[in-house]
Amino acid sequence: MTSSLLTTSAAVSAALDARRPVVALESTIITHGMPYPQNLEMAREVEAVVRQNGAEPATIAVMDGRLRVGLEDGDLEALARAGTSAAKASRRDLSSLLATGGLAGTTVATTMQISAMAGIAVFATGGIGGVHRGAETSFDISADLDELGRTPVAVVCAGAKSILDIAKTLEVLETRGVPVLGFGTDSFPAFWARQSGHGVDQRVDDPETVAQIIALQKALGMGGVLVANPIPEADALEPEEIGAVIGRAVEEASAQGIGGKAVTPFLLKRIFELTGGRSLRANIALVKNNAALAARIAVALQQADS
Ligand code: PSU
Ligand code: MN
Repeated sequence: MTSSLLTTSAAVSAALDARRPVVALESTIITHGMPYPQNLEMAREVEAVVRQNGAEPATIAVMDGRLRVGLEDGDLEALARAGTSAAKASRRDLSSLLATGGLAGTTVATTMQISAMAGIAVFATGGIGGVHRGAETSFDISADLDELGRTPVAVVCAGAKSILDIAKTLEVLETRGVPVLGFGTDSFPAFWARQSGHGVDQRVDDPETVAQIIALQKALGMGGVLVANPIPEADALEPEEIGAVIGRAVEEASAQGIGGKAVTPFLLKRIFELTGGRSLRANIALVKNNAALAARIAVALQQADS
């Protein structure tokens, strides 16, 4: 399927045409979330996990003046090698990037937007953007939250990193009318840790119920659903250790005057360095865990629909 702005790969087109389950994947995590070559390995492994769980992966990016849905391996490699020299495409960047033909990874917000255009209802990522600590003075609130409020795509994540103010992030999600589902948990997870100290709206224990909630959101004409899936126990980091590292990274960002869209990539890079790479291994494990769940949800959604 090729609309005037979308280029959908043959594999994803075939799956969508046959109404087989499809899972969208974001690409800012590839360009700005992890170093090369681990980013490329992660991107390939995550696609394989989606396939193993019965769905077709559709990694989304902006390339050559097109919104790309489903990437060939060569495209994935180009994006991974480009890393932070590629742009980070949030909602407001799309038109300029399409006009100039720039290469970009898509954030959660733009991946949702492009998924909806392509007819994909389920999307897997690591962590969402949210309300940054100190937002009461910086006004730094990710466009991901507005997009969740308006675009009917389910986002499977491992919660939000405590580089953010999680309490404020949950408040904004409530204001935007976004259901926050805890998959097998009553606690909203904090990315590297299974618990954040905050609850979820609704605990759900099976993919079929998540699929039912996604279908009802659509029937009600509402926006997205956030599915919070805790990191597997074996991969989680110690909350005290990661808490101290995050505190230090946030202080450094503020001392160095890092602002705007550079904040999240700066923090991720410093946390990676300060944990000696352990944060990266945990990050890769949780993204794979989310990809598996997203595929199971996409399968359940397709079964309920047929
Ligand atoms: N949080 C993470 N890892 C990431 C991101 C967020 O733990 O890679 C990326 C996602 O693509 C997310 C974006 O959509 O950063 C949010 O950026 P900002 O805060 O500038 O909106
Ligand atoms: Mn921001």
